[in-house]
Amino acid sequence: MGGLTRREIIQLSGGGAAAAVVGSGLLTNWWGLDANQPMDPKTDGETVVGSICELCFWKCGINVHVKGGRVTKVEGNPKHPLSRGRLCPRGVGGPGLLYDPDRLKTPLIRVSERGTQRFREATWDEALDLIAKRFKEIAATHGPESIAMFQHGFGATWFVHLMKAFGTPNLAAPSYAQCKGPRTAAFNLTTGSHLGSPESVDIANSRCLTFLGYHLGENMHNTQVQDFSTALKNGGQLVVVDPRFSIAASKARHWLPIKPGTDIALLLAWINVIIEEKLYDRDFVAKYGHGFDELKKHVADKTPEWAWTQTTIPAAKIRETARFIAGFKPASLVHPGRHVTWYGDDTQRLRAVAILNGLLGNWGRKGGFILPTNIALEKVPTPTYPKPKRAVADRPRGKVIPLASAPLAAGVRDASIPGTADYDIKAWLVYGTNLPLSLPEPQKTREALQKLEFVVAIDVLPAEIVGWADVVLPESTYLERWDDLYNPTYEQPFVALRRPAVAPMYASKPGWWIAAELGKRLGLGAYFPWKSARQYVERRAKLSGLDFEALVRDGVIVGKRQPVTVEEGVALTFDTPSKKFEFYSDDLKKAGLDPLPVYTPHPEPPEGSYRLLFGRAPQHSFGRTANNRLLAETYAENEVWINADVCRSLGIKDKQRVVLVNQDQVKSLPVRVKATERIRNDCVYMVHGFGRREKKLRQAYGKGASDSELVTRSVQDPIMGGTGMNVNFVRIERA
Ligand SMILES: Nc1nc2c(c(=O)[nH]1)N[C@H]1C(S)=C(S)[C@@H](COP(=O)(O)OP(=O)(O)OC[C@H]3O[C@@H](n4cnc5c(=O)[nH]c(N)nc54)[C@H](O)[C@@H]3O)O[C@H]1N2
Ligand SMILES: Nc1nc2c(c(=O)[nH]1)N[C@H]1C(S)=C(S)[C@@H](COP(=O)(O)OP(=O)(O)OC[C@H]3O[C@@H](n4cnc5c(=O)[nH]c(N)nc54)[C@H](O)[C@@H]3O)O[C@H]1N2
Ligand code: SF4
Ligand SMILES: [Mo]
Repeated sequence: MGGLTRREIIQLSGGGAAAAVVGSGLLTNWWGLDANQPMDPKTDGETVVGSICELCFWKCGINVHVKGGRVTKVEGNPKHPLSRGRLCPRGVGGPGLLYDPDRLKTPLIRVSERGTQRFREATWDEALDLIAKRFKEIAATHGPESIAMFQHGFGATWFVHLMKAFGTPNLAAPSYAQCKGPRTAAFNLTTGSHLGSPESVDIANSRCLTFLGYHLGENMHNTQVQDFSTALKNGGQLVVVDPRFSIAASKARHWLPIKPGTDIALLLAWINVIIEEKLYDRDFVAKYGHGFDELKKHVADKTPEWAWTQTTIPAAKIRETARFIAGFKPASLVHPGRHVTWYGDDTQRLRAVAILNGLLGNWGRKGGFILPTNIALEKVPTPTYPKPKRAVADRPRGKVIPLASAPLAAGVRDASIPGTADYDIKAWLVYGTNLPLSLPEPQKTREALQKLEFVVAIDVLPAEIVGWADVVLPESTYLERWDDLYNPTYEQPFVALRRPAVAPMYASKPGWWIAAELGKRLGLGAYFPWKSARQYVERRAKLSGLDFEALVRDGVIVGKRQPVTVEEGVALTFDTPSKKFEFYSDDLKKAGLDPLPVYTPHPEPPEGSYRLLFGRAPQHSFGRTANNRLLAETYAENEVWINADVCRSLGIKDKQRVVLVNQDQVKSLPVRVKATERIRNDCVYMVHGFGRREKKLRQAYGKGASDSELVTRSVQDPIMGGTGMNVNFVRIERA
C-alpha cells in the first residue's frame, strides 16, 4: 500500500519549522497581511505562514513558504489534524492558481448582450455601486427573495452573511443536491446524524472497508487517503463495487464490477444474506434497532440469485462478500460515499447503505462510524437577519419534496426561467461555483442566464460563469486573504485560521472586503461591524477563549481529543423520531414514500450507446484546477475510458480521438480514448472538469471533453431533490 502513499500523496518533510520562530508584534497593513511573518530557520530567509488550503473543500492546514514577496512552495502543516504534514497533489499545486496568468485582474462590466463576451475594465467603486443600485431596484420591484446566491467554498461565508442580511432565502450550492445531499437525508432519517464533512468515519482503524463507487485514491480527500493507506498497511481488507477498476479496486480483495445503477439490488441481497445467516450484530439490533422485522420481511426474497439477474454479479460472489464484510463487524465500514447523486433513487440507496452499517453494529464504534465533536465558537455579534417573506423558490409550483434540508441549486436555476416556480428569480450573485459545469441540464442554465435581469460573478478565474455575468468581481485567492475561522466536527477537534501569505495581486480584493463594501452600499453596514477580517477573526477567537497569537503562529489550535466511540465510553443516542436506529422509517411512510429501500431497474443504454459515468483525477478538483499550469504538467486533459472489446468492435484504437454524442445529439469536443479492460462494456468514464470552451482559460481551453455538456438529463430524487446525473447515454464517433 506504500505505493498509494508515494504515488498519490506528495509527502513533504514539513517539520515543525513554522512554530519555532515567531515574529514579535503582529503588525498589519490594510489588507491584514502580517508584516512580521515567522521565519523558517531551515531555509534561506523564507517566511512560513500557516493557513488553509482551498484547492478543494476539505480545508487542509498548509504552511506557505514565502520569499521576497513570492510564494515558493506550499506544504502540509504538521500540526493540523487534516493534513498531518502532507498535502494531496492539488494542495501542493496551489501556487499554480496564485500565479495563473489568466486570473481575473480588475472588476469588469459587460458592454454587450449577455452570452457574448465584451467587457470593459471598471473601478471597484463603479462595479460595487452598480451592483448595489441594481440589487436595490430589483428588490424594490420583486422583493429581496428574487435575488439568489449560488456558492461553493469557504470564502462564501461573508456573502452568505450579506445575502441573509439582505433578506433572501435562496442561497444554494451545487455541493448539496448535485453532491452529498442524498447521503445527508438518508443518514438523518436512519441515524439522526448527517455525517458532516469531514465524514465521521474511522477509516484508519477499519478492518474491512467497502466502497460503492467511492473512488478514494482518485478522490483525493487528503486525510481519508492517509487513513486508507494506514488501514491497508495494518491489514485492513477492502471490497470495491464499481463498474470500473478504480485505483481503490486495484488494492481490493474483492472487486465487484457491478452493472451501473443496480447497487440497491446488491445492497438488499447483502442484507438478505446477513439476516438469513444471522451474521448481524444481534445486540445492536435488539437494543437500538427500529423496524428490524419489517426489514427482514422486506428482503426475504431479495436473494443473491435475484440480485445476480440485476447486477450481473454472480450469486456466489454476493454471498461470499456478504459473509466477508460481516466477518469484520463492527470494525467493518461500508463507506457512505460523497458524490452520491447518481440515479434519482439515491436517498434510498444511501438508506440501504446506512441500514447495512446498522446491521454490522458499527455505529459509534472503532473502525466504523465515530461520534465526533467540535470546538464551539462564539459569533461576533451582528443584528439578527430579517425573516424572508417568501419560502425558497427551488421547485415547480405545488411540487412537494419532503426532506430537502438545503435549497436545491438546480431548482433555483429553474425558478429563474419565468413562470415555473411560485415566484421568479430575477438576479444571481454567484460566488466560487461554475454553474455551467456543475449543474445538470446545462441547456436550462443557459436559458436562465439569458432571462435573468442581472448577474454578478465573484471568481478568481475567467470561468464559464464569468462570461455570463453583467458585473465580474476578481477575488484574491486563498493565499492572499483572511477568511473566517474553521471548526469542523472531527475526531480531533480543532480551530484553524486562513490568513494571507502574500498581498493581493492586481486589483483583486478579498471576499470579506467585497461583502462589507456591498453591505455598506446596500444599507447593511451594521452587519459588518469590523474594519478588517483580521480584526473580525481576532475578536471571534478572543470571544471564544482562543489564544489568537497561537492560532496565527501555528495556523491551528488543536483541542483535547474527546471520546468518540462506545469503546471509549460514549453512550449511543439517535436523534430520530423513534430515538432508535431506523431500519424502517415512519417518516418516509407518512410522506407517502417507501419506508424501506426499494430497488427499481433503471433504463439501460440502447444498442450502440453507453452509459456516461464520471469521476475525479488525483491531480485536479472539478473544473477549478484545469487551468492550473503546475497541475497540468502531470494531467493536462482527460480521456474517455472505453472497454477494449468495445473499441475493437468499433474499430477504435487506444489514444485515438473520438467525439461522444449523447441521446439529445449534444456532441463533446474530441477526446482521447483509453482502451482498457478496466471498465465494463456498457459504460464509458471520464474525469469531470475538462473540455473547456472558455478561450480566456488559455491552458484548459479545448483540452479533453466535458461530461457536463453531455449531462442534458437528470432524474430528481423524490425525497430530497438531488439530481441523479448518471442517466445519460452516449454514442462514440470518430473525431
Ligand atoms: N457533470 C458533473 N457535474 C457535477 C459534478 C460532476 O462530477 N460532473 N460534481 C458535482 C459535485 S460532487 C460538486 S461538489 C459540484 C461542485 O461544483 P462547483 O460548486 O461549481 O465547484 P467548483 O467546480 O470547484 O467551482 C469552481 C469555481 O470557483 C472558482 N474559484 C476557485 N477558487 C476561488 C476563490 O477562492 N474565490 C472565488 N470567488 N472563486 C473561486 C473557480 O474559478 C470556478 O469558477 O459539482 C457537481 N456537479
Ligand atoms: N482529486 C479530487 N478529489 C476530490 C474531488 C476532486 O474534484 N478531485 N472532489 C471532491 C468532491 S466534492 C466529492 S463529492 C468527491 C467525489 O468522489 P466520490 O464520492 O468518490 O464520487 P463517486 O461519484 O462515488 O465516484 C465515481 C466512481 O463511481 C463509479 N460509479 C459510477 N456509477 C456507478 C454505479 O452505478 N455504481 C457503482 N458502484 N459505482 C459507480 C465510477 O466508476 C467512479 O469510480 O471527491 C472529492 N475529492
Ligand atoms: S485535500 Fe488536497 S486540495 Fe483538498 S484541501 Fe487538502 S490539500 Fe487542499
Ligand atoms: Mo462534491
